[in-house]
Amino acid sequence: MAILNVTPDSFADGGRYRDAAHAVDVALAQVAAGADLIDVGGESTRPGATPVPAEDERARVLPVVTALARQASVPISIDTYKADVAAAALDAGATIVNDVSGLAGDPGMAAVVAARRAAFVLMHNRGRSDAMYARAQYGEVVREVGAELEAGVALAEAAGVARERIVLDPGIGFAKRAEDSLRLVARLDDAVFAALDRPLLLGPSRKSFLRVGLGERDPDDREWGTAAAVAACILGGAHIVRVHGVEAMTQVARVADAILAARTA
Ligand code: PMM
Repeated sequence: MAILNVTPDSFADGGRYRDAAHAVDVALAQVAAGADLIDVGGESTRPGATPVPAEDERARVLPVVTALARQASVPISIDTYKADVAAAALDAGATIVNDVSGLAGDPGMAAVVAARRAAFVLMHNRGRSDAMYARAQYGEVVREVGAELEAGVALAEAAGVARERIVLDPGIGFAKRAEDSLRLVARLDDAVFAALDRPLLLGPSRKSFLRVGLGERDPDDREWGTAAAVAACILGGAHIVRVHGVEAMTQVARVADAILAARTA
């Protein structure tokens, strides 16, 4: 899954695109480089980022989603926790909603996903932006994240979202200390995740938990660390990895897939 953040302030790639046409060109290049999905986001989820009104978010993402739905050969995902933005993006041709609030951001979200029969990425989180770090307290992070994801699935199903349309994401860096993110990546093969019986999506790309191995450096300068995390995620059983550097991470993913296949060959 290629990240296409059309935001002025996203932590790793914010403000990179001049306009919608430029963002579309970048997305098409990501597909050519190996992306199987494009995730379009119009609001940064970076800690301390200013919330964006739904109207502005729609104005940022809709031209890009509309053009990509026509031109790209892969499914388009909309990264939003707002039901209005999700509905507009699905109407414009997106087929996946990626909700980093795990259905806690907008009471109308599950109904929008259900009514339009969209696929749904339900990410684990515990509150927005700054508040989420105060809630990054875990006894056993794998068990707690698994239980909270299952509770999210129950909410989604109660609103009519079919379980088979749901992809689960442990939410690397969201309401997690670095040690929690590392533990989740390290224990993806735990029975807790197998019991959820849904595909797993992981988003380790350029995130600050990589500082544990890399020390202080710019997000753009965390690509080799990202490669290690992407390989670990795939070997641990992740089905989808959400990344910035598509060309390099496609190589990483293909080799990790081949190693995984060789386990049972
Ligand atoms: N991370 C970010 C944004 N959206 N969505 C999912 N499903 N999982 C993630 O880990 C995730 C996400 C933040 O990273 P960015 O600002 O580079 O997009």
